[in-house]
Amino acid sequence: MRLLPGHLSPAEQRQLMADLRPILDCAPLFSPAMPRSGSPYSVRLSNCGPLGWLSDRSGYRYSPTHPVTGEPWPAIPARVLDLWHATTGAAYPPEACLINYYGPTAKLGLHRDQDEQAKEAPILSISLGDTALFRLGGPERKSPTRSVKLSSGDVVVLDGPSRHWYHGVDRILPGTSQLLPEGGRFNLTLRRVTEP
Ligand code: MD3
Ligand code: FE
Repeated sequence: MRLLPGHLSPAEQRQLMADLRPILDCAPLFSPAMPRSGSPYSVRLSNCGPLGWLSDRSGYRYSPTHPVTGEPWPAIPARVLDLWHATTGAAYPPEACLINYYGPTAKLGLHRDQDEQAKEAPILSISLGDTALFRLGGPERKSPTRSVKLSSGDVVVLDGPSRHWYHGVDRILPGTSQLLPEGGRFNLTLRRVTEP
């Protein structure tokens, strides 16, 4: 993976949060249910863009509408689209911008991103707020893993083989950033879903 530490200045991070607030007013964070069991994830989420990723009892999927409001997802902010083109070099736009929110005790188990038809398109991640202890594995669940800190303003480009590697979030380090008055961490994950 290509980690760009401190890629966004504090002013750029505040601008992105200002873009995100009205999106979250239209498309509020919700607690997704895990497939089969229906137990809630500790991470809350929302989306912007033509397609949004979600999980419920019937499985993982991309949907053009919010599961609670039934409304289409808001558009991806221009600043976020600019960042996608500048950092990935892709000529096509992303279709999904997943907005993950981690409270002080939220975590995300080791998994791969494999719900996209566009298997070779890059993925872009933007971290805002408290630092995350991120875990990066390899191509198989049993591959060795390493721990990486993702701080506010860090940007990660997943392209090439790393696009398909196992990864997760072990925990959040509360109080490590002043960006969010409510504390916690937002992560934006931009993905191409359909073949460009
Ligand atoms: C490494 N989110 O939503 S973003 C996810 O911090 C997800 O919210 C994490 O994993 C978060 O699916 C990690 C960084 C990231 C995203 C995709 C990857 C790292 C990745 C795909 C392959 C390898
Ligand atoms: Fe992921």
